[in-house]
Parts: sequence; C-alpha cells; structure tokens
Amino acid sequence: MTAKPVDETDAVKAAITNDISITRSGAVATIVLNRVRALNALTIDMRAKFAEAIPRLARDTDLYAVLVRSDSPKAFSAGGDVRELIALYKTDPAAACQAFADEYGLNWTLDCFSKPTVSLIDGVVMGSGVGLSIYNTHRVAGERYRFAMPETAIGLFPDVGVAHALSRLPNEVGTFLGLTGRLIGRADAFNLGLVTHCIAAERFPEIEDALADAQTIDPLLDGMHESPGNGDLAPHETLIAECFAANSMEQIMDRLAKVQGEQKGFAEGVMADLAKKSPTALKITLRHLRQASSMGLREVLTMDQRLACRCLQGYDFAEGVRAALIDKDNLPVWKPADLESVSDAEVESYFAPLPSELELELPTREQMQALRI
Ligand code: QUE
Repeated sequence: MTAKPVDETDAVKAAITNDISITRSGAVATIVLNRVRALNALTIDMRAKFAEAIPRLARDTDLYAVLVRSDSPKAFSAGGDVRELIALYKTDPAAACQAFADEYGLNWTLDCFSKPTVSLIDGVVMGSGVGLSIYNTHRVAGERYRFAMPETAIGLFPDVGVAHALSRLPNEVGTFLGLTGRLIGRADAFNLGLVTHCIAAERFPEIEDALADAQTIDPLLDGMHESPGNGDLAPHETLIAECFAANSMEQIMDRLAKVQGEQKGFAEGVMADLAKKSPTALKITLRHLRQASSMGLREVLTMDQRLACRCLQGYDFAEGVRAALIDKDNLPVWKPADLESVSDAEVESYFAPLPSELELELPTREQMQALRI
C-alpha cells in the first residue's frame, strides 16, 4: 500500500471541501483549518486537499514559507475524524486502511518538505493535529495551547509517527504522555521541544504579514518569543522517570501503586487515568514507544500503519469511538478488560508485517528530495 502519490501529475483529485482553505499572500501560503464545528477534527477530504497542494507549494520558487493555522479559537485540531474512519471500515475496510496510509504519507511529506513550515497553534492540538504540526520547522504556541495524544482512551495508540518524538523525550515523559493521554500546556511543550516559540495568539496575524513580506523567519519568531516559565510536569519528573521506565504495563502500575509521600496523590491520579484506557492499546503503545526509540520516522510510520490496520480489525477501537464520540456514555467495555488478560502473543500480533499489498511503502528521504517535495 502506498500513500497517495505526491506528484501532482497523477495526484488523486481531492474532493472539494471548505473545511480547509489554502491561500497565497505574497511569499507565504496559508493553510487554514476551518472545520470549526468539529474542533477541526481532520477528515479524509481535508487531508486529501492538504496533501494535494504540497507538490505545487514545494516547487513554487516565489514562495518562502508555508503557514498552517486554525480558524477555531478553541482548537488547532482535536484529532482525526475517527467516527468517519470507523464508519468507513464497516462498508469498505480497505479504504479505511488506505485512509491511515494517506495520513501517514502526509506526515512523512511534511517532515521531508523543503521550505520553512510554521504552525500557529492556539487551543488544543491532539492526535492527527499533532501530525500536521510537529513536523513543521517552526511550531508557535499561543497562551491557550494544549497538547495531548489521547488515543489509548479510544482503543488506539499515539500514531502519526509521534512515537518517534515521544520515545526521545527525556525522563520517560513521552511514555507518560503516550500512555495516559494527559494534556500539557505550552510551558511543558516548549521545555520538551514540542513547540519552538511561545507567542501571544493576538500576534499571529503579524507573523503571517511578515512572512508574506519574506521576512527571515528565525529572527522574526525569536524576537517575538516570550518565556513560558516552568511547566506543570517539573514537580513530578522523578516519579515519571522512575515509574514509566518499566518495560511492562503491569510493572508501571506496580511502581505507581508503591509511590508514597508527597507524590502519592499524583500517582493515584495517574493510575486512575490508566485504568480507564484500553488495556490492549496501553500494551501496544508501550511496546511501540520502546521500539520507536531506535527507529527513524519513516520506519515508525510503517509500523503505525500495521498497528492502525490491526486496531481497525480489532474490538477496542470501534468500542472506544462508540463510547467517547458516538453514544458519549464514556463507558467503554474493553475486550480483554484487564492488563493481565492481554497476552504477549496478542500484542506481538499487532506488530507483524501486513499482507504486502497493505504494507505502507514510503519513498526514502532521498527519493522525496529527488521529487522536490
Ligand atoms: C481520544 C481521541 C480522540 C478523541 C477523544 C479521545 C480523537 C479525536 C476526537 C474528536 C474530537 C472532536 C470531533 C471528532 C473527533 O476525540 O483522536 O470527530 O468532532 O479526533 O478520547 O484520540
């Protein structure tokens, strides 16, 4: 399975959607997410329109930079439209699997993109939205920036290649974020390098205007950056490092249960969070994060494709989406229901190569360069 071709000569024509717009002003192209009613949950059509524009932008010699922002005051993007994916899987399983392939192909294209790319992020950025922004050369956070990879809550795993970044964060913070799905603010995100600049959202239009004038991006953003101060995670750093260094979910829970003293309350909160997540998703996520620390992004995305197709075929993903987003009862009934009942063999089966026609085949970075993406 290959991601949708990046060459515009044979690019699949994107369905026309107004949920994303791409406009040009001077030297900057601006991509605006404006599916405001759904917190910019990204649909297949939105990603297709985004991907389709990239070769043209990359080869436009008069273009200095590409900017991505949202028209919603609450969200950059709350994630992917997973309801759409689950519905599609019921009628056309191969198309649902292909939708993941196209998304991961877009993530890879963004990482290989040859011009400065800037995301202006205020409000939440989660899941698929992280995949549109984290590969940008410049990631600017407004005051209301909130980051999370919440997929274990819906029986999925932190995908869009983000295991590559999470597995490289210090002190097991990425393991903590990927398993618990907890939200962090911009101070933590800046200290972790998930964002590059903190700038008041009311100044975002100035950035767009300056880039239209082809003003040099680094001095521009460096000059506007304001220190976000200490994050909220700092007091819990040691606990996170110690508990989340374990190599099984059972051990992580065990270590959290043994925490005494002033961190006890925090540890109990984390255990309560983890107890709500899909046990299968937790085990897959932990294993994926451990492997990803020694893999390149391209290989991580190929592994994401295996895991995503297996999650579509499994039980918990559809159940998680039902409970969180369709019936909204927030009472998923996971199968298996507890960590001990998820066997190593079951976890292992998610990671096995797919039938060759379903494996994600991405061009190498060198091949992307030759395509002048
Ligand atoms: C975990 C998730 C997601 C989620 C809730 C979770 C996610 C996602 C959405 C979402 C939000 C708003 C929408 C929508 C989907 O919710 O990835 O269609 O309008 O996209 O607990 O991973």
